[in-house]
Amino acid sequence: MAAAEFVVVANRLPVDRVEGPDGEETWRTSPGGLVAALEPMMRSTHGAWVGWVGQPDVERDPFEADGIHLIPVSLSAQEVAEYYEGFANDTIWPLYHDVIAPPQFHREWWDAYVTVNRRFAEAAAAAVAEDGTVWVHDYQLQLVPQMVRELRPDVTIGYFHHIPFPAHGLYAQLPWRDQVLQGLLGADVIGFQRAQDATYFLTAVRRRLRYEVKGANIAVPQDDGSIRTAVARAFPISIDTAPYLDLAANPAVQARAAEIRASLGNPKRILLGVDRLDYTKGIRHRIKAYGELLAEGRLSVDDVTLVQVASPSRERVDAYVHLRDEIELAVGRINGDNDTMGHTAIRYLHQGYPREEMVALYLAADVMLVTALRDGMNLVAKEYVATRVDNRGVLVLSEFTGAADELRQAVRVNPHDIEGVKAAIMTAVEMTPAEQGKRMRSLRRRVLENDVDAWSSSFLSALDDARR
Ligand code: GDG
Repeated sequence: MAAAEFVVVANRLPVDRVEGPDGEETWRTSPGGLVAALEPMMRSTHGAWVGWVGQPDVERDPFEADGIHLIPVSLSAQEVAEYYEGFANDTIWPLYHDVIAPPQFHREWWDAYVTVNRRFAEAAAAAVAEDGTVWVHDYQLQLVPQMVRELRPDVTIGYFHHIPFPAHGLYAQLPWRDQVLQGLLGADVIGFQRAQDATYFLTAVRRRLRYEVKGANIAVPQDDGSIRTAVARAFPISIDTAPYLDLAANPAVQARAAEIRASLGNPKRILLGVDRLDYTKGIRHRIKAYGELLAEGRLSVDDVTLVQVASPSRERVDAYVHLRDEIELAVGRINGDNDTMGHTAIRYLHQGYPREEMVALYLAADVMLVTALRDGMNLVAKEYVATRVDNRGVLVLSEFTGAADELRQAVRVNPHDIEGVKAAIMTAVEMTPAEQGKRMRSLRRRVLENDVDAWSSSFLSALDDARR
């Protein structure tokens, strides 16, 4: 393989390793926000993708899959525990999501994070062509921009941060706060989901490193005494709308949506939640509000059912084990108190589904509940809107998601305010078709105009500006 003009670096490769019955190995394109976002562009630019295969101790040579050149990075079981489950998912994730769960600080996790970030950076530096471009993704790899720059000062480096960046008072807790800022500042363009995230980052840079900041531009002093400019601003991510529109128009998917409604006893209203089972998503708050509406008799299981898809996530991290117990206790109680032989309060599904089934669920749902306590963007909100080709349905959307900046016609909620969530659910359930149509048309315009292609184009054009 010749050196690649364009190299994506992300924690995971966009494929999953599948072992057949006779131990033979195949690779299946894996679902997920980032993959969906970058796949079309990777194909059109013949780029390379550096990432982990998702299983410990798997060492593989680079290979092609679906027209993308993949460069696997190997992680030992201990590195998975310390770099990935530890520092990324039990230190940075909770800290950057407003310490909804307490972040764990361990020096050996940090050491593993540095070691693994260096391995990714070396793989990217070896793959990229002279004067090429490296685009680093997300909180698992915050040190990679600076490490690539040290190895390859000729390349242009972008970094996109998919999760929130915290306010300085929280960020300052991180024992390695200055090193992480320096790592990110190795990039020419540092992209965030929301303007607020970029502002928090710029504040941290100014307060901790005392670098000069003017608007979105940061003056980064170099070893040789010169100054390099890095840009930090918002590039709100979106979805690849085409597959959602296609599936929404597909008669088989529409029939499946009707079948889902029928199998729930054709309730007057179906409410839907779709989340990775994560404490940032506000699943408990949503269930609590809904349970109280049933208990108060403002809703009845004869009329309304909540379908909650909670796809399994990070099941080896303690906080996620506890969260699952709490949610399942709450679901069991609410169903026990309210179910009848023919109707259930909550159809709880701790499973992952193919995209066709997700779209059928979106089509079946009258109300989509997105009540995240903190979320970088929340693509589920955009997927729901994209599939509503009939301009019906109501999106209830937490103001603590990135999506709330754009989707102004949603019913906005503060998920911490349980009475407010209850009121929002009632507003959604009772909304007239005319009002639904008015709001949904505006939401759809926004999502269809600002799709993932618009996102990647605007990031890449900022990188082009940086190159000049
Ligand atoms: C991070 C940030 C940011 C979920 N369950 C199934 C399934 N999904 C899909 C959804 C959606 C994706 O996974 C989840 O994306 P979100 O944006 O909602 O949330 P995170 O996973 O936390 O993503 C987030 C995102 O990165 C992108 O920058 O928006 O804020 O936290 O596409 O549909 N898909 C299928 N079956 C499932 O069971 N097929």
